[in-house]
Amino acid sequence: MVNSAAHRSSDTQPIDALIVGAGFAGMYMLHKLRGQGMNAKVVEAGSGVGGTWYWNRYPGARVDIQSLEYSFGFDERLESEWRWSERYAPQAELLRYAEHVADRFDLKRDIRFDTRVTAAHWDEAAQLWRVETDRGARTDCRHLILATGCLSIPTDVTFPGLDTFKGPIYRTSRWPHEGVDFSGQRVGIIGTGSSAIQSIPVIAAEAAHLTVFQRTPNYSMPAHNGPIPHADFEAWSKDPRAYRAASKDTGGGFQNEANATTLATETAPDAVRAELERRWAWGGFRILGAFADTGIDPAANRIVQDFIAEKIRAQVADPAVADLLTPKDHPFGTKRPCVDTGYYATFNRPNVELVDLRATPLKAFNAQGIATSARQYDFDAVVLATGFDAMTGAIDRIDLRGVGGRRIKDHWAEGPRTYLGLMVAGFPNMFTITGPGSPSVLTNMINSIEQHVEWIADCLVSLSRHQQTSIEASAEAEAAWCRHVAEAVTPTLLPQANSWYMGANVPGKPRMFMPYAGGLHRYTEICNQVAAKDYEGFIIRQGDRVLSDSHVFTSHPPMPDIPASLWPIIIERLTAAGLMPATA
Ligand code: N01
Repeated sequence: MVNSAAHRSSDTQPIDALIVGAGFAGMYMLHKLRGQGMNAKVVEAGSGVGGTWYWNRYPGARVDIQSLEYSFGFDERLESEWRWSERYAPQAELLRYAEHVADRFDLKRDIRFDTRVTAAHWDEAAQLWRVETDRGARTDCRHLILATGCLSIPTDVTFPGLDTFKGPIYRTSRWPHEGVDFSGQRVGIIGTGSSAIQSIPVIAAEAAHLTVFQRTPNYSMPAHNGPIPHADFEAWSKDPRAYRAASKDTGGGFQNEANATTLATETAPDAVRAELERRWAWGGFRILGAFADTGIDPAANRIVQDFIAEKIRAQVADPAVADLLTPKDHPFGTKRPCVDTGYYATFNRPNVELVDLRATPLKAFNAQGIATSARQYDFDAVVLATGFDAMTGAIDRIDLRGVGGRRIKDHWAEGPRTYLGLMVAGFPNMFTITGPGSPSVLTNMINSIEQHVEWIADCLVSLSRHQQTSIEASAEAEAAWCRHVAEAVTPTLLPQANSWYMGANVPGKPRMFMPYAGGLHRYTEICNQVAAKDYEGFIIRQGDRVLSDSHVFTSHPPMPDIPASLWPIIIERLTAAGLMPATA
């Protein structure tokens, strides 16, 4: 049983690495380790590869980073033989791409599908991870690599009377593979995050009537989806290597014309407007990078908020509905903005209704539908687009125990602590891909995945070359990294929103900004420096013998060039958070 996992031995020989998850991270990790001659296997809960794109099959699901950049760059032939059909590929095409990658590199023979890892205990004496699954399979491995995804576990949100509803209830993140036909139906949807904002226009076009239950509005920018513009494809295909290198050398891991010098507050209003209009017309996340101060200075942020509010008013015919759809409780960009196709205009349709759950709270489900404090809504089907237990959910649902049987849940009781978002003190030979404390969800995930996979693979080569048996983050380096993660985000407006980045969407979850906000480019530099300094901050052992036990983390990145007029705000926030000594 689970409690004895560390004390029994498996009937099979230990393998070099067990990878949990067969999304893009797990697939590339497997390919990479195989290439190094390691015996690696993957365990995947789903019946196929693709992770996010396997599970999230809701209508309208598509990527929000341009597909040219949201694809693997590690293999030139793979890169040259795949053609994306649109700027932002739909879920089905992304899943085909994942399947193609799996077939291209013959990955499936080492993936055990329909199997969930339930427990993994570190056996100190044997220097092995002893892993159990819900199928009763046991595997011993030297390295455990969690490629479990940042948004893979739906929140446990429930509503009184949910079970009494007589119609089907669909979760966007667990959509039926055969699809759903809403024709002629009265449909209700709860939530207005990215999943809802993508699915609402598609469901509205099919259903007889759609009722949208909104608690908090979000900012959404137009995708302007369509064929990949010729100029973009040319820029990319001229030299994909250089294009990808340039993408990885940015804060977000994709090309966004990020402006690090011009301040919205110090630019003439006409020029500000022209720049915002240009970026709005380009679409997607481009508006995020318009000015250097919008992520830091509330006055600058307000300029963009007002601009988007005006855009919402221009798209929604009823001013009261437009007002309801306009975010007021968080600065722009502090929750992940959405990228939509026709979202706001959908509220002009006669068959779509918006319900404000702040004004009329949801009381309960019943057999016919949903009752709010104001009235009853009858439905044939209901969709829950209620979000994820982000970043930690998939990890802390595994009974993970490190040195001395310490549980990850206890180690993370006050929020996830990692060193570089790659390893956890007291959990030797356990790596996380795009884990908390790494740039992950603030970036183009594929580029972040490639960086992590390659760093981990190099680390395992180094261990093996030197006959080292284990590597573990030191508690001191972990603490120093957590402090640096806080230093990176505190000067920004990001902590001001009740976002899933902060764990705020899950009752009882510790409030802590989980991803690293210092940018992928600087983060990569830090990881490379740490490796170059013989894995600074890590304890490396050969059996019982400690070979190297660096407890420090000194590889701080150069501070970004922040315009001087923003320094007073930054210093004030760092001082208030106790991250900078107060000056006399
Ligand atoms: O989830 P969310 P999501 N009663 O947490 C509401 C990525 N993604 O699945 O804000 C009523 O954003 C909740 O309301 P509130 C992307 O990173 C990417 O949409 O808590 N409502 C909110 O409106 C994204 O950020 C793409 O007041 C309740 C909604 O449910 C992340 O996944 C596409 C409620 C949840 O929104 C998560 O997006 C989709 C309750 N009890 C997702 N509980 C791409 O484009 C929750 N809500 C690639």
